[in-house]
Amino acid sequence: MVQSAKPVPPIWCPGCGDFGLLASVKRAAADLKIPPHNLVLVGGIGCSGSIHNFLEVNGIHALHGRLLAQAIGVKLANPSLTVVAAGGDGDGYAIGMGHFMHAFKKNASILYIVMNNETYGLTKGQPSPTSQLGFEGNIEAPFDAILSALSIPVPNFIARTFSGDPKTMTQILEEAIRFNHENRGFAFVEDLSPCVTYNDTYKLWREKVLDVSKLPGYDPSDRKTMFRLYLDTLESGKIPVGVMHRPKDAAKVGLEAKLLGDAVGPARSDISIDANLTSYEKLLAAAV
Ligand SMILES: Cc1ncc(C[n+]2csc(CCOP(=O)(O)OP(=O)(O)O)c2C)c(N)n1
Ligand code: SF4
Ligand SMILES: [Mg+2]
Repeated sequence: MVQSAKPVPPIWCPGCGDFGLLASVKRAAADLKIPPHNLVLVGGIGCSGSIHNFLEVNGIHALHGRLLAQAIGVKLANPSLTVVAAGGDGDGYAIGMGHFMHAFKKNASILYIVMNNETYGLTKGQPSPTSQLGFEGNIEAPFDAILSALSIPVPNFIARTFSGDPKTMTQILEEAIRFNHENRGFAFVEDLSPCVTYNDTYKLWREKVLDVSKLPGYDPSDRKTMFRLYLDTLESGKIPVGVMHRPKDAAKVGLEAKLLGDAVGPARSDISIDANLTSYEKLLAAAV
């Protein structure tokens, strides 16, 4: 359902990490001078997925785990729009897992933000695919979205941010959106966004996050290097944050550029009879 652009105050618990992300998205949109009517935010289902209600944008509240299909559809209908999909770890990595992996392969120039709090916040704190062993009786190993993203050899943009560091988060979001604006493909940003009510990880994450760009040998254009750096960082007991992949090649390889070239896309094409008379006549002639 497409809704009005009038924002309402956030309904999140005071201190929720999603506030940090919201502030950074606002800052990035303002810095990049994106007019509100050109920004489409597709929210998932969960506390995080209500973010589009709190911003002056064109918002869509998608089905649970299906926000990427809708966001890619919007981009293909009108490639001149800035399209951001944003939801939670449950939305993206549980019910939405199939769409998540294929979005990397499809490589449309949209930004996908996952607010990872390692729990299902909205439904009161059950384990999610990223929950640590032992959290609320969880007996499964946590899923690592960055490692999975790095495993798909597509020249896309991959990063992880932390809601406790809004300055770096804004810089990374701006880079991701510029990447999309250049039709270079999919941008994925996982934000570590603590759920202060059901899984307050603020203190732990503040101690553990490590900016990989500070490490010797850092080269985000090389997947092999980044895999090693990432795994070494995990092994040392830290949580890697920062830009994990940034291709050197600036080719316009986004799905919309491949499918539509310089065409404006179906939402902006002239569908009047006059403009399409010759095509209709050809179709009719072919039918008889
Ligand atoms: C099809 C369907 N299945 C299950 C649910 C129940 N449900 C609502 S939100 C949610 C998960 C929310 O977790 P997450 O995506 O991590 O978002 P958070 O609330 O933590 O931001 C679930 C399972 C639903 N709304 N629809
Ligand atoms: S329940 Fe957790 S994720 Fe949801 S608004 Fe509250 S702090 Fe944020
Ligand atoms: Mg969650």
